[in-house]
Amino acid sequence: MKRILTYGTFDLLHWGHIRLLQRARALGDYLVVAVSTEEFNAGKGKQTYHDYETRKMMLEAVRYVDLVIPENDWEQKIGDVERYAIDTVVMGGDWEGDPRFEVLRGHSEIVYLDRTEGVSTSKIKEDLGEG
Ligand code: C2G
Repeated sequence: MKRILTYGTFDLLHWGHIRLLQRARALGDYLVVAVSTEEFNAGKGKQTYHDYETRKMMLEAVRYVDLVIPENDWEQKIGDVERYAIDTVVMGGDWEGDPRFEVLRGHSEIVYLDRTEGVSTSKIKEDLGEG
């Protein structure tokens, strides 16, 4: 039973997110998604359209997702890997080499998947004129 973990904001859930979740889940048998809380986002100066509960509920409805947990801070990742017996952490390529994920080497495998071009939450907002 290979257990996978990924992190994200997943605001205005779109097909780029779904492709990431689909490919992450295909690397194992169980996918845990840690979704950022309002407090964590505020600390990054990030404002989401959907609140945590809504983003969590939408992710729980995705067939590739087995468990959704809160992402409260940058420091929880090693604890998450241990607590959920994670074999592989998966992130999109925009995170490749980021020390906040590279710190996991020695605790879990890390896989960076190609980011899906042509879609993003900010592009959706721009296209809808919300800037
Ligand atoms: N993603 C992707 N293709 C896109 C958009 C996003 O593959 N077109 C991936 C990202 O690389 C990430 C995941 O989908 O792995 C979630 O993306 P975001 O919701 O933008 O999350 P992010 O703000 O990158 O995560 O600890 C990480 C934080 O939670 C921030």
